[in-house]
Amino acid sequence: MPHAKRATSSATILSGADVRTGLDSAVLQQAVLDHLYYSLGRLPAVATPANYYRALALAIRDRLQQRWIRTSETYFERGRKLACYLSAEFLLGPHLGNNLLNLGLEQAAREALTALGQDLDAILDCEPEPGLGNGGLGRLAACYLDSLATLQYPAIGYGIRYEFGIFAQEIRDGWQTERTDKWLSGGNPWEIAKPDIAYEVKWGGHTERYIDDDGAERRRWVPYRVVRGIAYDTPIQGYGVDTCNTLRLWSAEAAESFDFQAFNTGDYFQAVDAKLRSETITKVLYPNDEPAIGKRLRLAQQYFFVTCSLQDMLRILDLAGGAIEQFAEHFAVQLNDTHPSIGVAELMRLLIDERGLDWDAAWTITVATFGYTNHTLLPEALETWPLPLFREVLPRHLEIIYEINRRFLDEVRACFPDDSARVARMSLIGEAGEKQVRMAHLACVGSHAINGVAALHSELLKASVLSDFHALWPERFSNKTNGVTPRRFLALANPGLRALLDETLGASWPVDLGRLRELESHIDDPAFRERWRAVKHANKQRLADYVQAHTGIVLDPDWLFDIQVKRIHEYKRQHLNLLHIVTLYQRLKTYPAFSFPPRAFLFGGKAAPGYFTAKRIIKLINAVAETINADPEVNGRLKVAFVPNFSVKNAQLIYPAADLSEQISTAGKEASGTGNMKFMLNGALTIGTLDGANVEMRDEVGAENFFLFGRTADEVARLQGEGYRPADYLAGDDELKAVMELIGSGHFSGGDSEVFRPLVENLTQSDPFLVLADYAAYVACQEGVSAAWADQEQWTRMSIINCARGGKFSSDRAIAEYAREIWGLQSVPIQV
Ligand code: F58
Repeated sequence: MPHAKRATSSATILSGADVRTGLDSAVLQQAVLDHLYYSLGRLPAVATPANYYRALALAIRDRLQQRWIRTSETYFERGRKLACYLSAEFLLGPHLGNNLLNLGLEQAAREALTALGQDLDAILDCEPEPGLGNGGLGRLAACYLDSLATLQYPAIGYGIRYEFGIFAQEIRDGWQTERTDKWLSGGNPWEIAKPDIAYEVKWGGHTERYIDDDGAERRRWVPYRVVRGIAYDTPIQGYGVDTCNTLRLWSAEAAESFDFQAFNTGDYFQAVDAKLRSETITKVLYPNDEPAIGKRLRLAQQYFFVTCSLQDMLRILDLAGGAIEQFAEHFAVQLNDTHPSIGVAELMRLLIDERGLDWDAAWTITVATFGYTNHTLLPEALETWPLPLFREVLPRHLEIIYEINRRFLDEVRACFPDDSARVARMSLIGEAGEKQVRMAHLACVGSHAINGVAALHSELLKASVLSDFHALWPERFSNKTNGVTPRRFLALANPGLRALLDETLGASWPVDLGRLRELESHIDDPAFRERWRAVKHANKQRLADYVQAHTGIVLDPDWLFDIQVKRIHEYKRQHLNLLHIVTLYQRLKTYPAFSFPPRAFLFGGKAAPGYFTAKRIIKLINAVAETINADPEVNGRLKVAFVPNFSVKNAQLIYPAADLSEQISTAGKEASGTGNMKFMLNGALTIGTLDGANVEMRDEVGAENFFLFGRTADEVARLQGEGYRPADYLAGDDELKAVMELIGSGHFSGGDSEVFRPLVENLTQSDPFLVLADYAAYVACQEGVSAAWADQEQWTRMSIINCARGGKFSSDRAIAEYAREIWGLQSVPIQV
């Protein structure tokens, strides 16, 4: 990303290794002391671990700075196309460990801190996690930034600097409670505020006609209010390269700190109030993993970050002396779901109203610029805005959307004459009930490329929610199966496995994940398998320590660790997992001689604060855990734990410790999943349905190394089409019936038969996600898991194969596909 031309380049400003650039441990030690003294005002004698964290973070940021500035400078000089990843969420996880890894500075930092009497692991633990995302979508954006930098692609991430990220989850009496996430309270050493990079954002008001200097009729927007968006930049260092890209997050400020008129007339509070209202825009992340329909502030957030980002691109283009007509040759803008899709109308507004282009030229540029990634098949999750609300906030954009729609529907009518039902289905404006603006339709119409996030998902998109768009523009559609960064989720999260991989494969596997395949030549070596098991065992002990510290529950690392961590949602079916646990419990209670290998079941994940059923599922997990863990008749073979506050930080302890990964969503509902990939790369076996990326994971590992169960997406659709009746499954299965009765009886809730009644009724009366229909197959498949676990040598072989064949699921592969097939992006090597 370019910046203003200057007489001196970064190369002439910096020379040799000094306290801000040197990479050996002695210089690093001095740098930490320097920051303690000069940046924090502390002497080592009184410095806390949190002070040391901050001092080390600042020292590491200094070491990124040179690469960061050189990267911007190079992009500017070379003038290559820049990928702009627009996402309302970036779930980054802690920076320090990752930056040390990517810079190759872990050992030096450890030595420097040891010399200062500090322990690096304790210091790393002090970092508050920037939780600027809800789940998979936000984490995917963060993995993609890591791969873009590592593959040396010119790229920038654009998003929102939420003052409060995803809430912190606490469990009280088994229920989820939410606490605000004050991640910025101790300051953020990674970001640099750029108050000079700021844009005006207009709101509300009305539009009017006027005649410009050339006598042409034009429209302009007369806003009711204006706020400012300020840039905060975070460095995104690639692994083993000098590329350091930028994540630019926008923070809202009042355009004027005080409304001087109000101030002068003495209404001080009104003046301050306007400031507070402006800053509300970037206060808090919406904690829903499906859109909450029609929230004005959410529309405000979306427009806010999108207009700042597009205005920033125009500034960069101007700085580089590029012609506005060439915009799409300079920027490829990817819409991470529909949240930034207002960008289609906003770019049109900027090009037409502010840069004077005519409609056709502006439209050609817009469509060539945008690509749209869809992340959901649930029709109810496709974002729409009530028309009156939309008009009130963005009156000019509504006019533009009407004009886009008029031209678009003409095209539809030309391709499909006499098909008014199709025209109504495809319109950007939904007319059923209250009129709505359909953001997914806007994204499709305004993008030259549309993709799903796993092969099955992309096929289902074409066949269901976006079928009309596929019929019109089949060439726009493609699949880009998700991927995850092997740096954070393998090398950083699993140091034991990393050491074994380094020794077995050499050091290049983190950037060439296909090389994991070579592990297969070691599966018949008993000594290698023994080492593989030892790594897993140590990871399980590490997690057991964490679980004990946070829940008091003691787990035995010799047991099978069966783990489900992800957002709590009915379609992900944590309750199906629970029905299996209660089945085992019931068998043990009824037949004490019933034998199976002991298992620890772990859950983790947040429920949207307003999602009644998901919160009750958490309560049921904790209630079952409490009963089972306290019962000496069963707790020698069964334990259950809910790990509070699932986050990127504790995920790094959880994935490496799993033997079995639960990926049990109703087929056709999970777009891809990415946790499934993280487990697989860490050597867990998967029990799962044919859903999302599970399908491709199973293709890679082979059917014999994957525990498959359940109805397929087609079968699910057929069953639901025929009129699914869960009562039929209940009537035909005495064990299931007894399980449901036990839950309903109050057995797990101290005799209270009310608390789980809504869950039992949901499952027995409607069961929208076919939990009961898949129950028998799931329990049978779990018996297969237990049988396989009994043969530890064979299990280890399967574990190695799962890791070895996980290479496809690197985010490097995914990003290379986006770069080549959607963005037309060239990599630009950076040299410091
Ligand atoms: C997830 N979506 C998909 N949405 O559910 C998952 O299958 C996929 O692997 C992942 O995206 C990445 O492609 C998801 O996480 C959200 O969290 C949104 C947050 C904002 C409101 C709408 C949902």
